[in-house]
Amino acid sequence: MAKKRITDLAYFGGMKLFENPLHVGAPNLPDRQRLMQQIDSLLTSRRLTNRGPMVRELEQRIAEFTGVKHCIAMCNGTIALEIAIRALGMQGEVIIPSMTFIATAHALQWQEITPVFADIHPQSATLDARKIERLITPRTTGIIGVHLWGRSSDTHGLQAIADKHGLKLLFDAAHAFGVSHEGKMIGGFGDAEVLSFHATKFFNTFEGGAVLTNNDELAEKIRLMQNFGFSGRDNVIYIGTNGKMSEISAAMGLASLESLPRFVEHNRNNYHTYLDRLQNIQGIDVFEYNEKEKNNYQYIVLKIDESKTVLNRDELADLLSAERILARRYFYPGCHRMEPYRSYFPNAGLLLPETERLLDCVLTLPTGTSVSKAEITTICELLHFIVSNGREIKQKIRAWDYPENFTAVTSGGMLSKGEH
Ligand code: T4K
Repeated sequence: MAKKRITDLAYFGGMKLFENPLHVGAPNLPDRQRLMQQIDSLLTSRRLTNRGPMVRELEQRIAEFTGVKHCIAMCNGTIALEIAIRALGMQGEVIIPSMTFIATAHALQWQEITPVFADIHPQSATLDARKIERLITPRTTGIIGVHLWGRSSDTHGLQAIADKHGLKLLFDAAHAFGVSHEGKMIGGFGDAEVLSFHATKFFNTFEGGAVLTNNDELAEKIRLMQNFGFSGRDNVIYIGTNGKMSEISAAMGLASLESLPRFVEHNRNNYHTYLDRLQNIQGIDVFEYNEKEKNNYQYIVLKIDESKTVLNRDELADLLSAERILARRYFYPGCHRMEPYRSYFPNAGLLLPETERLLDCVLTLPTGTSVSKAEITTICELLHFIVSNGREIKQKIRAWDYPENFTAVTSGGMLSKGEH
């Protein structure tokens, strides 16, 4: 039901706009029958893991799809990152953005490699190549660029710096499966690229990931590391771990690959609906995709200019959340403001002005195949309503948040807004 008065907002006790929550990251599901067939066949074969036929087929299909020589499927993106980092011989310090999911930093620190946070370019939200050289020390061995929200990093700029200083270059491409950059599919840049196939990603295998590389020697090393260092039966020739993808994950992957065009089409339509319906809202900008490239359109990211919306990003998120629109602040507060990095580098933020600015004003909205055009239209109408009444809502939030407005007080403390 459309909101007519600000007291209709669920935040102030009105009816919630949606019966069921709308999530950022609700999985894109393949054709159910196709998936069931694949699962049936793997159960019949009793081949459940250890690089079975489905994992091998998935690797081959992804290699073909991305035009990269080697695809090594993994149990998740984080382990894929850890293995790629180790196989590349990264040590000491590695330069990464702070504007990323914590896994990028943790994959280094887990191996006692220090992540050094570099600032991003405000337009692309990816590493700003101009800000990197000043961070290089004798201990620096590599750079990890992140193709944030499905937008490519400055691959050329980063490669030039890596070449000049003899550094390894890895890309965290967790968000960028099915994406191209200058006409070339993501997967083939740098020394290697790492994908995540987590349930919340554009393409998922429940949990999963992969390393892509054109380097034969590196691929061989990664394969060994992923399977305890086994080279054939009873022969361990290298230190390794267990990074293998299971057959049921590969089954999900194979079924999902068949549905990929449908995922893109749905996401693309959702993106255009958002773009159309939000274009006239002062202070809300949608991060646009470069439509000359292939995109997966999996991330609808808004930039909120509080000086125009009056309400800040967090207030908007709370107002949406009350209506069951669970927008996310990906990736607030930034790796440098999370432990252990916050304690290790308390002043890291001084070198990250663009990162900090962006972290405080971005908001990611629900999309994916579970979200319909009608639902997006409703979300956009709500945002229109909220922003056009920004000043009044702000005042009411302030009044609402002061204790004297809470009439019901329990022994454990005040009742939350939703309970009024
Ligand atoms: N690098 C980058 C840049 C990444 O973004 C990630 C992962 C990685 C590396 C590491 O890759 P993996 O090791 O994960 O393969 C999630 C995920 O756990 C994480 O995989 C992902 N990035 C990150 C962006 O998001 P949360 O805690 O924000 O997600 P969560 O569980 O709150 O899920 C979001 C919403 O999606 C839920 O509120 C409900 C919905 N949902 C979620 C799941 C898991 C479903 O409807 N069904 C589901 O099965 O971390």
